[in-house]
Amino acid sequence: MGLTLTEQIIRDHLMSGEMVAGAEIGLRIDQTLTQDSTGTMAYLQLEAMGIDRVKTERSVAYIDHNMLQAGFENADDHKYIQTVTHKHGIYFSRPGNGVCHQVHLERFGIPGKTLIGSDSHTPTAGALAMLAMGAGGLDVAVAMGGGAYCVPMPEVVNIRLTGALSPYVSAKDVILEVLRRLGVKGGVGRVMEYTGDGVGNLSVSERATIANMGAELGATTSMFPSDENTRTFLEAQGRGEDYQALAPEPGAVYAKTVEIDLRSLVPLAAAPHSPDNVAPVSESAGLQIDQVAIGSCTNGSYLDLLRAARILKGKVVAPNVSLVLSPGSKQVLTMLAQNGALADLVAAGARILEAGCGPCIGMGQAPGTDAVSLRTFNRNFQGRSGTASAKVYLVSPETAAASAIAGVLTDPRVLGESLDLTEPEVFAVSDNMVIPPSDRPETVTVVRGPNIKPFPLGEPLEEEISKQVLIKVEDNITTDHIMPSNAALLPYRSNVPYLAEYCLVPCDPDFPRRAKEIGGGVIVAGENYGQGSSREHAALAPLYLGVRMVVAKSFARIHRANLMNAGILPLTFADPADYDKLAVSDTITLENAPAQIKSGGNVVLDSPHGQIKTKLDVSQRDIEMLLAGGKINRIKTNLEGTKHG
Ligand code: MIC
Ligand code: SF4
Repeated sequence: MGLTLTEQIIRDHLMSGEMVAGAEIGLRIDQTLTQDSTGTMAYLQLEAMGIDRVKTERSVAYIDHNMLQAGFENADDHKYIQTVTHKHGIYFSRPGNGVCHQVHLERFGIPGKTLIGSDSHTPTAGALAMLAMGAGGLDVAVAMGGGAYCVPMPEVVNIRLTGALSPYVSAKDVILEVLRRLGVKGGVGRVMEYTGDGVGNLSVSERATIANMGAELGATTSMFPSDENTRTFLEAQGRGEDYQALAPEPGAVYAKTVEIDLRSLVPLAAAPHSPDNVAPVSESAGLQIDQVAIGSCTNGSYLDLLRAARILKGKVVAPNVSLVLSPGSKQVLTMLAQNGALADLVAAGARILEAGCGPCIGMGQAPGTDAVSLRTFNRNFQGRSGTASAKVYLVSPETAAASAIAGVLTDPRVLGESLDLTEPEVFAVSDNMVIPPSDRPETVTVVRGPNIKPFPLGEPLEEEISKQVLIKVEDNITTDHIMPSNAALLPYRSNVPYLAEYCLVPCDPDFPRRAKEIGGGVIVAGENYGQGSSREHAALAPLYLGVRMVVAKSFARIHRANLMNAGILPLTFADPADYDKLAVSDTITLENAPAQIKSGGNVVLDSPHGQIKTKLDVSQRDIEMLLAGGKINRIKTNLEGTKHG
């Protein structure tokens, strides 16, 4: 019996716990990343915990999300992050350098290392055989201080790929196929480990597309081996010395195996409004489209954009379509400019944005009313594009480019001959937009703009919680519902009181007013509550509004951790049928709260419909955190200290 690659990396980083699926493990973290929309909060928390100098091997702060500077707020936050990171030992990737996941893959990822990032797509680095996980900003701050990152030990699922992709079928279609089969909850509590001879036919950039969108399965992360393709990629990035071969041991045992023959795949699209709503492009071919957006951390690599450029070369974008491009990194944009592909794209009518997240998070380029938008991104949740009535389809760059020319959803295989493009032998390497940390931190002054407001802290758990149900929501509520993000709201990520005015508004516009009026309460939810982003604002805004518990059929991993970090109880119905009993305005009472939480496991609530049994699956560490009213309180009261996080 051998170990999977995931288990080998976990074993080498284990600080606490046992490698038994579902049990809590604490991992030593080698690298961290933050981006600007979660980073301000992470660094405010780092400062609040009194961490002077990071203890990780490499920590990088990226500016990639809040790039529209419609007012002073984003620029102020950038300056804060730049100065605070300079002081505390963190590398700073300047705005314009690219999306965190793309740049991290290019410049910093190292096979066999652990990485956590305050962004749910951090698993992109699994393409380089890193154990890379998304986390709330506070957990990233603790890891920067040398503390363990605690997660439930995942099960490891083998996704065995065989054969090679057909022309115009791409890595995006592989992960859309996995989503079609397993759904948006299919990866919860799991790591998806890719094996089989088909892996050798995928470049690191293609693996990155697949690992990136493993986040949409709810997976803890995704993992690829480190092989000759990894070596080629790292050498082409001038980082051959970071290479080491890594693979599952012979006889590695997986919890489950999913077989995918790459030859059998066809171009796929995820239809509105869920990434697992997947069907062949050919089934909806001819659908009239209004916008095409190519880029993001999923498909913003050099090869992705080069493929789009080759398809668009000598053509023009259809009159009914607006084509917009957001390159993944400065390296990608530089190379497209150097080899003329950028000129082809511009000539075809593409609207070129700077390297960054851009339209993926609704930072501009919102589609028109009822518009159909084809995007090479990873999420098509309703309203995320900035337009509630827009219909977003997730597709590959090849499908996007072919459709942009035709003006209708088009299966790219009609284009005929294969593009036959491979990764370059040498990438345009330059780290001139990465500022190393100061070696004289005492001379650095941290600059704080007026947009930075104190963040809310939880209260120690009281004896009794008796609160009304404020809202009852259905399955698969995303963090984009709980704490919407768009060009108007993203500038306020360091201002929780302001953001709270928009909390859960897509589900109920009256939620913030009601919560404030009756002094907080309880959220009742269906399955997979909090799927999507890692933004801890989806816990901090409810905390600010007085939410003390969320009772759900099930939770997404990162959001559940963020709720507990904020001191909000994430309770799961013991009998999912009890969900149907509860209604808005019911009063829910949790008696002997500390005793019930301490006894772990079962928590009984009183309701007008009788007792409701719930489960609270927590470790000793979680119990202490919930009693203290959240992670920062716990650290402050020195129950444990930052060392063990
Ligand atoms: C996203 O894709 O939803 C984001 C924006 O990158 C988020 C982070 C955030 O909300 O700031 C994520 O994926 O974690
Ligand atoms: Fe940025 Fe979109 Fe990737 Fe999130 S999913 S990191 S918003 S490009």
